[in-house]
Amino acid sequence: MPGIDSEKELVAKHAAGLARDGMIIGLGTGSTAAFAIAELGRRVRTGLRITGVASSNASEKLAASVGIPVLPFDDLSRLDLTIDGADEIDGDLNAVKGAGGALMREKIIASASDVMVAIVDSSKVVPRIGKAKIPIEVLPFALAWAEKSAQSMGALVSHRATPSGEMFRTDQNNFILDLVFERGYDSTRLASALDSIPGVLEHGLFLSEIDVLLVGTGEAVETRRRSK
Ligand code: A5P
Repeated sequence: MPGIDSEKELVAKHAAGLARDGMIIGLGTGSTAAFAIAELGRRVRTGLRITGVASSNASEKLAASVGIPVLPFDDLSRLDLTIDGADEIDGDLNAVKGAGGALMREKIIASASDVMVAIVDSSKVVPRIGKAKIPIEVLPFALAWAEKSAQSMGALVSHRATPSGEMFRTDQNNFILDLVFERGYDSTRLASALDSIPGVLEHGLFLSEIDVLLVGTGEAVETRRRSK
């Protein structure tokens, strides 16, 4: 959709403008984050000095291709800023993420960042999260157990697959189950219930990580900040 794509590009460029010399910046995953990585690369090529930390192999490859130096996260304990997309987000900055399969590393770098900025087009903003499928990253050993556990919480569960029909594997070689709660859910309770299933390594509910939301709406960028 041309309108949506131009909103993604607009908001991504706006977010890239937050980068300052010396910053360590978390690079998100997905089409909106890709616009931000491209713009950060353009700025690096004209003198901006930043280091990127990638939330996925795809983002790492993209960052390298546009000239952003990338460090592995292993040796780092904090980041200055993370810029990442979302699949669904509400006015309280509660979000569902992980449609691109990178939720685990996305949540780690978001949590480690002084400031986490979510960038979305206007179609992603909802009055209250609840419609988007919630992905969970599951250790292959625990697949059937995690599926049964999620079903017992009322979820309709589907196995994430590749376009060719194979089981999707994350960059950590785990599986993804996508959960739908037809009767809705209490996000805080659900997050804590999912956190408590052994073998579920991460879930796509981001309830506290996002500090700032930037929304591309037509030709403008709206800013919302988490209320303290
Ligand atoms: C990646 O795992 C997700 O969390 C993305 O941030 C999300 O899917 C947004 O993707 P788009 O920017 O392509 O809509």
